[in-house]
Amino acid sequence: MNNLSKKLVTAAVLVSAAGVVFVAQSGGDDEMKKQISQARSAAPASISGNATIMSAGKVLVKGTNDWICMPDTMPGDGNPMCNDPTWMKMLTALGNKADFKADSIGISYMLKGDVGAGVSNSDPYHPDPKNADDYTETGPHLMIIVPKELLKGLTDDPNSGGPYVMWGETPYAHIMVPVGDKE
Ligand SMILES: [Cu+2]
Repeated sequence: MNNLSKKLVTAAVLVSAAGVVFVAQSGGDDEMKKQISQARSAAPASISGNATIMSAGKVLVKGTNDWICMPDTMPGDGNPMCNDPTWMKMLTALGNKADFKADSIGISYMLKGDVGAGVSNSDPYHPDPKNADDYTETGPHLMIIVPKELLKGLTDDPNSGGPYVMWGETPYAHIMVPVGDKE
């Protein structure tokens, strides 16, 4: 198993344990506050202000809505995201290399983008994504999961200047929707 898949598996295992893992917080309060505000910066406050905040599989704040915000997409990459339940299911499947089929629309906010820590646009398990032929970074964006048949006709070219399909040949296909310019 390569490094990335190991990280994904770790993340997913931690995510599936989310219901039971709570942090007994002692010390490191400043670091925790930083992580919480970084996680919340991924989405509008109307969502992230009431979301559950998780970092490295631990619940830092128990939320009151269905959303889960995290300070990182991959451990330590600094790319915050806020995910709805369908997205969390997809990420768990991704981490376990398990099958996934969308039975409802899934939405993830990444309003800080993933500049500096992109991925291969075709292969979520690329061993060295930064050197992939189709390495891509995107500024502020939404990520939308739809049933795969609805992706037909949408480009998978990240440089098309508009929405594009990421990981289209995998069960983890989703639409990347730029909503702002790269900083
Ligand atoms: Cu993203």
